[in-house]
Amino acid sequence: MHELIYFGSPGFAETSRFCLELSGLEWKNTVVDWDGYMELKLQGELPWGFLPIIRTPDGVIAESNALLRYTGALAGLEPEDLFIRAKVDELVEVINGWREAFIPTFSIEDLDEKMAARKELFAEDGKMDRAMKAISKVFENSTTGWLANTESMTIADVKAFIDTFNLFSGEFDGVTGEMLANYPSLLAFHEKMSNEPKVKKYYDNDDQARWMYRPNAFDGIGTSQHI
Ligand SMILES: N[C@@H](CCC(=O)N[C@@H](CS)C(=O)NCC(=O)O)C(=O)O
Repeated sequence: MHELIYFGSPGFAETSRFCLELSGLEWKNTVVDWDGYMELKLQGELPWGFLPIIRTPDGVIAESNALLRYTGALAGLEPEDLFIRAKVDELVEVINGWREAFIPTFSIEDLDEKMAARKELFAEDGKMDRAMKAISKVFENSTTGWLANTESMTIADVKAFIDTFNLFSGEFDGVTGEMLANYPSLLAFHEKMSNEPKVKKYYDNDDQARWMYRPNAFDGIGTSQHI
């Protein structure tokens, strides 16, 4: 059996939790707190010192994007065609690259300063605004509604859905769901993905940390103004 180990938040592990669930395989979701993390680290269980990891029947895998590719393959979300798979990977990497713009704001101690820095990233022509618009364009150019223009969902869609809407979950001071009003194509993608039967079923619960993955989560947002 596969065992995914991470903190309770969606964070770096949600894409893999999602794929494991969609795979239909039996898997164990092990949630740890900071002490649990430190214990694993001191025991030398974390290949690079970080969570998440997955324990597989063949050994441990670390690094969230390696986990995404592995679990995505288990779920049948990795294209067979090498070129298409590479294009899917290209999109995964582009979305992952958004972290480089956003993560430095975590170290800003003053809350007002932190919120201002994030608002600036999402203001017109800010780094995150440009990123959201660039990926929106890719969706708009897709004839299938899937990010890599594939016939069905791939790990690029998983990455886009999980990482993008996590940003707007309210967990990150200064970034609000209302900001999505500037990105109607992302809202359209949210509607498509959250209503996929397996996705809908997975998130059909009371988990407050995952409200942003449910259908209608961002209802009422849709005017195109910057706030
Ligand atoms: N590159 C790693 C980064 C993972 C990462 O930063 N994990 C954080 C939790 S969100 C962690 O383990 N933090 C513990 C620490 O900083 O000591 C990945 O993509 O999996």
